[in-house]
Amino acid sequence: MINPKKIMPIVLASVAIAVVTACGTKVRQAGSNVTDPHDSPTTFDNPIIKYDTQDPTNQVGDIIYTADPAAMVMDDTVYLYTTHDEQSVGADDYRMYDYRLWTSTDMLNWKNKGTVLRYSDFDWARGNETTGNAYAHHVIHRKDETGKSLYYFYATVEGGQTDDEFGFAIGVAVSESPEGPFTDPRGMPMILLEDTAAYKEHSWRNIDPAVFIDDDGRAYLYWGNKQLWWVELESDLIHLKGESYTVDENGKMQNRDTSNVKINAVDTLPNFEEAPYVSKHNDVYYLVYAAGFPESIAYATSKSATGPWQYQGIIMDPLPGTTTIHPAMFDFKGETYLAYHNAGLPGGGSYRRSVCVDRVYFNEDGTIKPIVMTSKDSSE
Ligand code: FUB
Repeated sequence: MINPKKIMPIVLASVAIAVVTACGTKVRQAGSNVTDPHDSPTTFDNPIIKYDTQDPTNQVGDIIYTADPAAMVMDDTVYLYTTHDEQSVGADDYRMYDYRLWTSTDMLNWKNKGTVLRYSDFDWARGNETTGNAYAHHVIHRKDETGKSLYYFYATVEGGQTDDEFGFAIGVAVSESPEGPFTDPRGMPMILLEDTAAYKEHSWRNIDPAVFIDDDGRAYLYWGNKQLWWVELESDLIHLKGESYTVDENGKMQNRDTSNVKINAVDTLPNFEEAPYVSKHNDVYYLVYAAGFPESIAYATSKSATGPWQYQGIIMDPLPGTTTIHPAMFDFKGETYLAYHNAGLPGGGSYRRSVCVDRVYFNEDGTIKPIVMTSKDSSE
């Protein structure tokens, strides 16, 4: 099957530069370090990741292309995990081998923590010299029953399928530090082609994992391309609820049986393309996702992490030069932010993307105001 990402035309949308306050009025902004009365930045020097140097936002060095942001907030620090585009100009597919980590305590200054995971950290992954196929991911934190912090890295990579079929799978790797090293406790993917074969046929349908842990401790994995699925996780966060298996002498899983696993398909999200991301704000569950192609950012709301999801509309239009956009919405220091990617660096494009961030402002009824990319030059 032909990957539509290779053949769809790139429709460019014009991007107005403006900043909208919580009350909906425009305010004058002089630069990326402008703050609001709560001392949180309102405009950003997008894209926020530019250089593969210790201080990626300010030092001149080698340009790095990053995509697919996933945010984890721990105390006063945002851990922003990204994929890494290494394709050359003019080529027409992804070239992605590793996952990068960037941290910040103010959303403006970012530290480069380097590579924290590679596709080859999964024994079953089947990268080659063309691409490692290290697609989008999500990282979460949870303390185990002894109070020890553990970090769970859910990643999309190709390989690990029954009968060696070509296809993307979702794996998980665990670490005692947000900076890794992460190791695969399963020795096999969490989500395989066979798990969703009843719904779709394309080999990249099982991509873009996002995990949400609800207030009651129950955890859910969301993922998909052209179709959103979700499944509840066991409390260990590395097995699907109801999944049974045996282990070999190294503790790796064998004989996986999913006959008691309930994989749920969601059909109420118009133009669902990929990149679901669930978060909760003021008792409302928000699901942002990439819609259509080229992608916009759309969202839905619910009273529960398991839906039903009510579609609420588009909050960001397609961005110039890139077919994908990949949202992540998260709270930090009392404000809500949206991370996504554009093609804003010199030489940028659909396979040479760059991570951006902007503030999210809510209406009184909990709906989200349209979000427009800000930049260093944002002004009235
Ligand atoms: O980065 C590779 C793929 O492109 C991601 O998995 C999708 O979300 C899209 O951004």
